Formats: sequence, C-alpha cells, structure tokens
Amino acid sequence: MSSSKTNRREFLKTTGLGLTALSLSDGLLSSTGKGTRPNIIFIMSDDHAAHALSCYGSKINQTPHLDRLAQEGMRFDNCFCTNSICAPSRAVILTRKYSHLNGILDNRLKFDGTQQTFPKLLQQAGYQTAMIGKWHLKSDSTGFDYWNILPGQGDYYNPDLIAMGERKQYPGYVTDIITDIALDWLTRRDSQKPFCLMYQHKAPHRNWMPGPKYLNLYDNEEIPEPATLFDDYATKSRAAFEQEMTIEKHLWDGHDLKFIPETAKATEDSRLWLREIGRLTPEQRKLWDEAYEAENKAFKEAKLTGKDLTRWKYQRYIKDYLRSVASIDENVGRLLDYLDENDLAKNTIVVYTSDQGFYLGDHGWFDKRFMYEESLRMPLLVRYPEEIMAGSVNTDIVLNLDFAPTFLDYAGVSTPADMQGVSMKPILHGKTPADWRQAMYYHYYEFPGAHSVKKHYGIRTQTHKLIHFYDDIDAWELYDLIKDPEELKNVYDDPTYSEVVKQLKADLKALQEKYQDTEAMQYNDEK
Ligand code: SGN
Ligand code: CA
Repeated sequence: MSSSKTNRREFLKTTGLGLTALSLSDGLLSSTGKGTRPNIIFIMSDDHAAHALSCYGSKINQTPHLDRLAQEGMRFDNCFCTNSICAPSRAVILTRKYSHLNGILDNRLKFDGTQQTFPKLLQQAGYQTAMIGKWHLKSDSTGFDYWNILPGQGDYYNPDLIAMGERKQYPGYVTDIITDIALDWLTRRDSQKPFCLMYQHKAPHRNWMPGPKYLNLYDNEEIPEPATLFDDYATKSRAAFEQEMTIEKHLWDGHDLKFIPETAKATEDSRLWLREIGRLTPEQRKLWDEAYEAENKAFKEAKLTGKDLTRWKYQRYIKDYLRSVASIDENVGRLLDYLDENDLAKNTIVVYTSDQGFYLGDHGWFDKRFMYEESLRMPLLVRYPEEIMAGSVNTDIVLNLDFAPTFLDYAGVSTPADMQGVSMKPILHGKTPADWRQAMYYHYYEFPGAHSVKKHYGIRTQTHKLIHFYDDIDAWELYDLIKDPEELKNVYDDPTYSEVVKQLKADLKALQEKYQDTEAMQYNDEK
C-alpha cells in the first residue's frame, strides 16, 4: 500500500498535477487494489441510435449485453454530438476540439494525425494503446502501439483491414472479426501496463448488411413504426423538404433494400450492390438468397404503392439495421465475458457509444446530420464498478467533446490548455458540478453533399432548441422540447416565445465566442 502511494505521488509529480488534481483524482489508484491506473475500453459503433438499445427504452429491439453496461454502470440520457456525422465526431473525440478547430468539418477531409490527441497523451503517460476497427479519418492512425483498421467505411463481409500499414483480407463478418482482433490484442498485451483500447464497429452503418447468424431474425414479425414516419414537416423550414434521406424515396433497391437490380451496372446503386454481394463466399451467398428470396417474391407480387410501399421499405430497412445491431450486442457480450474471465472487469472503464445517432424512420428518414434529437443524441454507457454506481442514470448535458478529458482525468494525465470539453468524472461519481453546462452548441457543414442536409448550427438547452439553417437558405427553427419532444412544431414565429428566442440567440453567440466559432457568427443575425 505504501509503495503504491509513493508511486502515485511520483506519478502526479511527473505529470505536473498539483494538489487540486490530487484531491480530484482521489480513488485513482486505490480502485484496483493493485495500485495501478484504470484501463479504458472505448467501444464505439457507427450510427447506432440510442432508441435502438433496450436500456434506453427501445420499442423495437433487445440488446441484453449492452444493457449490462447500463445495469452495472451509468446511462447518460443527454449525451450529444457537436456535428452529427462520422469523421467529424471521431475527430472531436480524439482531439477534444470542435470541428472548426480540428479541421474535420465533414467526411471528405483528411485528418491531420500530427495533432494532439488523447491516445497520444495516454501513450506518453505509459498506457498501451490500440485502435481496432472503424477509423474513417483517411490518414493512418497515430498515437497507438497497435492499430488495425478498416480502410474508409470498410466492408461487412470478408473485409480488408490495415494492420500497422499492411492490408489483408479477413474471412467472415466484420463485427465478429473486429472483436476477434480486439480479444487477440488483449491477450497479447503487456499485462504490467494499463491499456486504452479503442474497439470500434462499422455496424450498423448503411447498407445494413446483417451477419449470417442474424439474417432471419425478425422474420414474420412486424417492427413497430415510429410515430413520426409520415411527418409532413408542416411548420419546418425548406431544409426539411429538400433533404434526400427519406424512407419513401431515397433508399436504393439493391444496396439498401436488398433486391438484385435488374438494370445491372447501370446505376450507382447496382454498382455498389453488385460489389457488396460479390464479396460473399458461395456459402454466405446461399444463406443470403434463402433469407430474402421469399419476401422479395411476395413483395413483387403485392405491387404496393403510396404509404403501403413506404411501410414495407421501413420494415426491410429497420430489420436489417437491427440485425446488424444484434451482432454488435453479441460481440460486446463476448468482450465483457473476456473481462470477467480475466479479472479485468473491476479495473477497466468500459464505455459504449456511437459516433452519432440516426433516424430509424423518425420524420420519415434514415441517416443523421440534422440537429433534431434522434441523430443529435449519442448513446453513452459507462461502467467502472469501483467508482460508478450500478444502474445510475444522468440527465446533464454531456458531449463527445467531454470523453477525452474524462479519460485523461481518470488516468491522472494533465490536459493541455487549449482543450475544449470538460471531464465527466464528478458526474460519474454522482456529483454534478454547480457550474456544469446548461446548453450545448452544434454545427453541421457537409452541404452540398450526400443526403442534401443544409448547413446549420444551433443551441440546445434542457428545454429548448434553436436552429439556424444558413448558406443557400436563412431559416430559424425553435422547438419547445418539453411540450413537443418529437420536434413537430417549429414555434420560432410564435410571439409567446419571443423572449426565449432572444435569450437563446444571446446564449448561442456566447457559445460561439467560447468555442471560437467566430466564422459562424456572421450568419447569426436575421435578414
Ligand atoms: C455513405 C452513405 C451515406 C452516409 C455517409 C456518411 N452512403 O456515403 O448514407 O450518410 O456514408 O456516413 S452509402 O451509399 O455509401 O451507403 S458516416 O457514418 O460515415 O458519416
Ligand atoms: Ca456514423
């Protein structure tokens, strides 16, 4: 015990932490019984919305293994991303900086891997670091002792991965493979050092290709439809009408709905779909044909139109999405079992999240990008048995920006001064600081681009959300989240809310100043 105390003091001295940090990090070393710092496993999936986890009250699926993390740790009900799209969210998490400062405004840009990131800081502090699975930042991973990543979006079946610069194909289904590699790394690691493992899934990203094991899950079942499937956007701005992500019109026959297009190779859809399906081995292909054949035949005979057709497409889409989630749930279960069997559960912080949320037919949509609740919200579950009360729930506004400061805080590493985001450690201990944020700032940029969601920024508090769409549009929307949690009624022009609008505009400006998003400020004022 005394030697671990000495180590702790020395460690804090070398990392430059003062007395405040010492008291803040109380329990840092005692929690293990071994005088070591906690391990960190950061599990992130791609596009897994909170409302597709049973611990968040999903009406459409069960996720028993992921639910374990909520039962044994803390569930965050108001975790939001600052820019709801893949590469930008990942860059925010790594750098602890908003998109305009880390350079990744949209998916098309290449991440500058020379930037400071939290894995680099952990590595410098003696952590073993590994990045396994979906990376999606175009440049090679930096800050890791070991990395093995999917190129770009990666493939669902028999995918290529790039291990420390070397590309090779792995037979099987991507979610199982990423887990196999993660477990293998855990087995091979130096057990004398703490570790940080980023274990990141491709699933359930579009085009939602289920693994062989779950191809028939939900057969002969009807998945409940979201209440807003037929939203008419009556009070919304032009932005809602001009997007291209509806279940009704924008799902592709092959790639998304799993029909083999008869117009082979003629369209982007056929090209993509023939490539995807072409990756399957004859055995895998047989399972696929069997799984979809009868339903596809019945569909063709039924000649559905209008709302019936949209309903059918929703069923096909959501079932494949949830089947892809089922593999994640199973594989996270494998990882949690491994931690139990290897005496690692107690001293490991396990985080489950997704790069952003997703529309599961909500507002008639798939995809993300908009600042509305379903894609703004990230699932966030954190388990650390010795310090986090089992089964706790938190409703403070936390952001993907706060992840890195939290990990660094737990590791006892001092955080650089230019850091944005705040450590959630006090919240995890059940004590929200009195000055915790009451509002969050959002900014989305990828326009023109896939799905045609216009550029916008906004502010969300516990009760309201104000959004400004700009660029080829100048439109404001305000939602009263208490009265209208589904955001169906834009009350921006309702005089009863004029004071709220005034206050939110002032708060929005203050957040733009705070986070140095000065460029956005030029759009603030109305015409
Ligand atoms: C692809 C998808 C889009 C998706 C983006 C971004 N099209 O372009 O539907 O919005 O990725 O997703 S697909 O035809 O390739 O499936 S993200 O998660 O990487 O941001
Ligand atoms: Ca994503």
